[in-house]
Amino acid sequence: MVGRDRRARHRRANPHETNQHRIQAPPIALTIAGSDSSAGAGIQADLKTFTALGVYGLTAVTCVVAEVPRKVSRIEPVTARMIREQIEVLLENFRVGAIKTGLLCSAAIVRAVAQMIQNDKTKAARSTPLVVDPVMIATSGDNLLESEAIQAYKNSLFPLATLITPNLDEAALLLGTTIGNRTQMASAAKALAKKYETSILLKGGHLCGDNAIDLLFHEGELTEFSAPFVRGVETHGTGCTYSAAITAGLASGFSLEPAIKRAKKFVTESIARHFSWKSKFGHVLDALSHLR
Ligand code: PXL
Repeated sequence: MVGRDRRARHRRANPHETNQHRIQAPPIALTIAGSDSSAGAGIQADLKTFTALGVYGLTAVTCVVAEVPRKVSRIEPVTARMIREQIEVLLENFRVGAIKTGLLCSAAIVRAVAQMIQNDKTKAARSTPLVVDPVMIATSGDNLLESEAIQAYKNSLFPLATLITPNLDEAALLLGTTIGNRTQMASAAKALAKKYETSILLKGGHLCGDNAIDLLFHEGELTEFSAPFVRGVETHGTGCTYSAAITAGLASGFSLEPAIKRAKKFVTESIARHFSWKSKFGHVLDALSHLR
């Protein structure tokens, strides 16, 4: 059989292949976030999530975190100039369908990221969906964000967001209140949405007992997303995985509610399927499984 016939037969058996023997190009999402050395959170979690959901992931690294589950050892920021340049080359060269931000570390980095996203909006006259995960404190309790950065979020990045995804602690810090029940969750989601003129997904964690309930306030309406709370798993990176899965959905053309619904299912399954190892000190190391 001549080469051309063989290639044609091979293509018929592999309908996704083009003439160049390549898989059809998938949607693209960009994560602007920190590196977690233990790969449970941060850009590593984002990339695994994008891949699992059929999206090609791009990264702009904001800081490097030396850590293992339950212990952050050291954080070093990348320069604002280097962060701006990563974002610039990516947005100039790829058709990015959606962007998420994760750990931004400092006020200077929050402002640099906001500036690049604003520039892209103005220059390219487009509005790429932006999911802002306002990462402040690690699951281990370690502080990840310098305190001046919170004001920078409020002034420069929140106004550009399509969706902000705080957990209860982050929402309480942003509003200066406590949130202790579902009614207070609803008020907090509405208050944040009004304040920053955007949609809010407030993640309730274990507040509501057996179910992990999140509330979306979007275009004047409140929608609840619920899944069984998976107990006894000491994972970190659930917030990163959740916001990355929402971003993957938006990049793939889902609207907000279906993107959140699928993302909630994905993160719940990732927790349920977690891996466990023992460190040489006898500590249990749990990690999400992004494999499906
Ligand atoms: O889970 C929050 C988080 C986000 N991003 C990075 C992290 C962590 C937690 O440790 O390291 C890079």
